[in-house]
Amino acid sequence: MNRRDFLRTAGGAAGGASAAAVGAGTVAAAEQEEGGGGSVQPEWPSYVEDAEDGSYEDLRGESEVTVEVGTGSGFAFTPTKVWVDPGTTVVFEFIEGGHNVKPNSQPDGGGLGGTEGGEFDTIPEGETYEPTLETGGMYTYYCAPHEGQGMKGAVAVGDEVSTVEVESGGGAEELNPEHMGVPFHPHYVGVSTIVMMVVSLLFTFFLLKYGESPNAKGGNN
Ligand SMILES: [Cu+2]
Repeated sequence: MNRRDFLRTAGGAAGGASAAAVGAGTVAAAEQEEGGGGSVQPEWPSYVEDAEDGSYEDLRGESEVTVEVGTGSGFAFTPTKVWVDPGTTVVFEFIEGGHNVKPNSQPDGGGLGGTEGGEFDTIPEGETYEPTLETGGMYTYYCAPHEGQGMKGAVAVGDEVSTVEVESGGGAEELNPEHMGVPFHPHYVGVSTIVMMVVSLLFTFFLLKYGESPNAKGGNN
């Protein structure tokens, strides 16, 4: 028996209402499959795999975006990974002092020069560093004093960057279409089963308590 047959059987057994609910769940799952089930994201370099915070935002369509410096544990850039259009000004806002921004990698002609001063010169709280990234491609950067603590980030510029399909809010496991419809039916079937059990128990209880004739009851006492 394939999954659809099982859904029909389970739905039929559990009653019309839940059959409709199971059906709706299956349709929703099917639509999600057709839509890709997730979103396309830039393929982030392994350099930022262990970056603190690790958040990502698609900020294409903005001419200016903000990345906060010194967030979370104090050693993070937020959002850690952003996708922007070419020509976007990235405003690094130092919400905490004692950090800097230095380029790790960028496309030829990329405009990420890094904060002024030497490698370990830091920027005071409240200041900003605002490079405009005209050249499309992948940029990665770090805070020199805290690179070892995972204080790094990445900016993908333009639509020419290589991308990957990402399942929203889930791991690669959920990309398997066999798994996508499944979370719906155990839920409805399970709830229906419990309802049916309670109804049967109540019915039995009332039958036992009130089902007997007054005469029989008197006779037993
Ligand atoms: Cu730092």
